[in-house]
Amino acid sequence: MIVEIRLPEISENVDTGDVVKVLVSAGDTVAVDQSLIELETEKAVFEVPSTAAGVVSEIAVEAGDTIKVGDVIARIETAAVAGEAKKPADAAPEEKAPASKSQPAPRPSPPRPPAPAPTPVVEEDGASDDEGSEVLRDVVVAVAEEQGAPVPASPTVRRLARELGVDIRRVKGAGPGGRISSDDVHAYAKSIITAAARGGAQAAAPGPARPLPDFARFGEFERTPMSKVRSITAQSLAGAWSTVPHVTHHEEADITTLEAARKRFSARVEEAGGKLTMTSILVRVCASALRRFPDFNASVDSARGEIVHKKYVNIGIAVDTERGLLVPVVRDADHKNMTALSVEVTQLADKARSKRIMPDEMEGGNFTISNLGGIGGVAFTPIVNWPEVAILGVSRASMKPVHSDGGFEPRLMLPLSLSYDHRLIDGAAAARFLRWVCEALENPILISLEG
Ligand code: CAO
Repeated sequence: MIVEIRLPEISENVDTGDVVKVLVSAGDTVAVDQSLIELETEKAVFEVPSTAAGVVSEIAVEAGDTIKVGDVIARIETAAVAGEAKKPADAAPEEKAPASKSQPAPRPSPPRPPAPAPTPVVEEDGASDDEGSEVLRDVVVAVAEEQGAPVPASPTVRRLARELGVDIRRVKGAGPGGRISSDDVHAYAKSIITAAARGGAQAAAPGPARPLPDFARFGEFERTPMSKVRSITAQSLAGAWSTVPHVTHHEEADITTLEAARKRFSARVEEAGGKLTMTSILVRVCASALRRFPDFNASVDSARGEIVHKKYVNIGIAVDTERGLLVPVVRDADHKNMTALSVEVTQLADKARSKRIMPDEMEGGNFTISNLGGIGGVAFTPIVNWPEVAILGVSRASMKPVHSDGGFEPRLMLPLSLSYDHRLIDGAAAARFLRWVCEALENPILISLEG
């Protein structure tokens, strides 16, 4: 049977892309998820995988072509490897209209946030209604750039930005696909000027560059340029550090029973394509905790004097990559079971490390988990991923003697460190939140009872 592989849905407001490279040839045998082409859109460069296994009978595109969602990329003869072909959920080629041998095969993509991010509205006083997304946008833009994505703006608009001294990568375009217009550049320039006048732009602006001493006086050294991701991360963290009054609360959870269960069920989750780890378990537990303690699933809008409580639960996972720290987001984590979460966390971490992560997969987080336990450590003080208000740091679990019933028992204890924004969250609330997380790890039934 011939299966047509079509360009799946890419991301919000992006429905075309340019073929950069064709990665297979007619006659090649391909597996499910094997990359067929490299595609460049306004937001990123990424590889489009095959949704069927078989022999490529025809390549329908070539480098330089502009293609749109639904266009046929290749035709694959699946008979040669019958039984291996994985049908996309909504594509049952032989059962659908005969004129089209197959339906578009959407790339499985994480569910979108309930509503698209609003276009920034610059008010008279220069406050933007989504100031909170600025820092995140910087990281997203940096990653997109490193993955080769151009900034969507015409030469005239770029020139205007240069003349105004505006870094065009920081401007959010209101046009289709995030296209940046002259108005967007003017609005951004105005917001920076007025925010700076109010002294409120610290979070988005880079810190003052203090001159370094002359290191040559002390010995040899060499200079290397900071990567885009590193320099934007540095700015974001410095912005969060200077905006958010941080406190870190430490706790320990007894995970002796949970660890035994994790080992017992890990093969089952592996069969589904994921790894049942402390990170994915914590995503599920924290999703319930965020529903139970809504102030932790919120942002502070200090310009308006408001608290933004989100009705959805999206959780970011800090992933250590060659390019630096990336934070892909698991959407609607409260609606997913542990197997689905394990598969998603595994896939997102793999994508982040192999440069296949899409910009919109790193947006929209409400809370972050940073697990350093695979490496080591007894505690640390993670920095809140602004505009979120809390982040959970996880250190290495270890066996400890725990006093119980008049004696000491060896128990596996997991150190947890919750940093939070003290403008919104009081110490007692943080202690209750983290205690609930510990109790849910110790007695997972709590998730069903109260989560
Ligand atoms: N305590 C003890 N062991 C732990 C652990 C913990 N808290 N967390 C993970 N481990 C173990 C795992 O069980 C696994 O062991 P096995 O291979 O024997 O099963 C091993 O460590 C490696 O785990 P992993 O990395 O495969 O999976 P993970 O879910 O633990 O981590 C991820 C996934 C993406 C969070 C991790 O790979 C990563 O990138 N961590 C770094 C995050 C980071 O840099 N944070 C700092 C940001 S600054 O705030």
